[in-house]
Amino acid sequence: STRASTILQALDIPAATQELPGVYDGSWKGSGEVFESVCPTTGEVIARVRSASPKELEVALEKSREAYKFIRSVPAPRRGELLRQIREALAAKRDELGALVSLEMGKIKTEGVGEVQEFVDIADYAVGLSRMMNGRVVASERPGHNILELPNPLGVVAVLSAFNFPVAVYGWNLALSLAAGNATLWKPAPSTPLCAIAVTKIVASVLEKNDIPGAVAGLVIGGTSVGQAVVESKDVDMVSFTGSETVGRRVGQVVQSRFGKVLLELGGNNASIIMPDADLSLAVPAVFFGAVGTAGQRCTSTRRLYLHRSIAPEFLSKLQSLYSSLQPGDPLDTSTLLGPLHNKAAVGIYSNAINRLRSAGAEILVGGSTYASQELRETLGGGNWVKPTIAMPQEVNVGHPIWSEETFAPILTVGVFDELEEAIEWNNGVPQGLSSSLWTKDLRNVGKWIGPAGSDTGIVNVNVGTSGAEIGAAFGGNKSTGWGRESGGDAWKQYVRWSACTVNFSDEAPLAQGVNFTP
Ligand code: UN1
Repeated sequence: STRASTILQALDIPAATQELPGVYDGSWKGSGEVFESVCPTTGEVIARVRSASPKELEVALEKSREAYKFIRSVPAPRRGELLRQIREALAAKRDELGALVSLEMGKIKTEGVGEVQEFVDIADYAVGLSRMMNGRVVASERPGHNILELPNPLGVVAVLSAFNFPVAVYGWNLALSLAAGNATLWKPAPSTPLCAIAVTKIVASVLEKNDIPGAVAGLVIGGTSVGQAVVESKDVDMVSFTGSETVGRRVGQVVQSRFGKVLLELGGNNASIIMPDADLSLAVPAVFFGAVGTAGQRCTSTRRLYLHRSIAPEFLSKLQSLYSSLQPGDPLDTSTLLGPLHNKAAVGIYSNAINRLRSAGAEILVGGSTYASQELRETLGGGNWVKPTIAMPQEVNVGHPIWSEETFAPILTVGVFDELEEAIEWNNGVPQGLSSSLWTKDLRNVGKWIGPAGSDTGIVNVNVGTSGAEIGAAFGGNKSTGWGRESGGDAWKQYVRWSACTVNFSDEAPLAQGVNFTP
């Protein structure tokens, strides 16, 4: 379609007629299995991409290793300068790349552009970081001795990313990994290959212009077999994986079994808690964005809503009226708030979750079905359209799958509480621990919420929704979310190997703890 080809052209990607190479290790290649990029809005095939053959993957891993040996000796502030140029190159294509995210992933344009902005932001952060990755000097108990802790480059970092953030999550990893002096090898979700190719082209153009080996930021598009080979490879020092709990458990075990480093960003099952004193004019739109934004396909999407009994009816009626204004539409159209789900399988997952809610006796307050009418098919084509849903089970039983499992779709499950402690218990009662949000004006509630007996998630917000974090704080979750931290905060410390160096500059060689070993 012209819709797709205009976007692709602007990013220097040939149109759908030919198969695109999906491997970059300094040069572009690809002779493995073909993956199709299918537009979630129309169902049309936008492109066909050739994945990495086993041999190509092996070569890419070797090139990554060589690239690491090069980049580790480039001074960190020089690596920061590369990141500054990558940031500029990305910003110059912000709108085009945002449109591609929208086209290929299905999220609305403002969110697609926002995701590119997230990469720009973390690149900025990493430019500064490149002059601030400080080690430290520790006091030695021995005279004439110094103890240093040095952050050294780690090696090859493989980034396995998910379809829902096809640009930003790679950006978080690349920015920190490159600042730290590593080579990064990216295996994106095979259903968003064009975003990965477009980003890699932009990054590669900067590296090549600076005479840096392209394999410093390599790409291998592929499915399960490529992912598995990367995870198993002893040539990969750290695996940063974003995706499902099921796959993440496997990745964690495999990497651990070969004593590699692993960073996991797995499922979320995020709750918002609304206290009686909450400012509903802020809380209602925030829950609306959290639950419906990205069509419910963020790890941080609001999936559970706990309302204080005294404000529950008012809150629900306000929320319902926002839901009723929703019209599904082309995510590239600036007036659209509701795009499609990413693929057909997600529609099945949505429907199963609705059926499960119904058979558990939940009341469906809004939505509860796919858009199937003939009329919608004609206007919106063969996309994956579902109605955002609000469901109210008969009771809150966080052990029940309707509460404890993550459904990657716009379904919000509501419960009513009387005491904050009860709501915190429900918040913490699920296996996942990514994000959570409390709405209140009472300082005492805030103290409870962010303290030792409060929320057990990695992201603990107050009067801010569960999704849409800035890059400055570390992003990640606890428990079955995998304990990984990416992006800001101290996340960079995972991308280095720490060397504890005791240096003796005296003329004696005393042993620690006063041990005497004189023959
Ligand atoms: C994800 O859903 O995998 O906090 C990442 C947010 C975004 C990132 C989400 N900044 O919602």
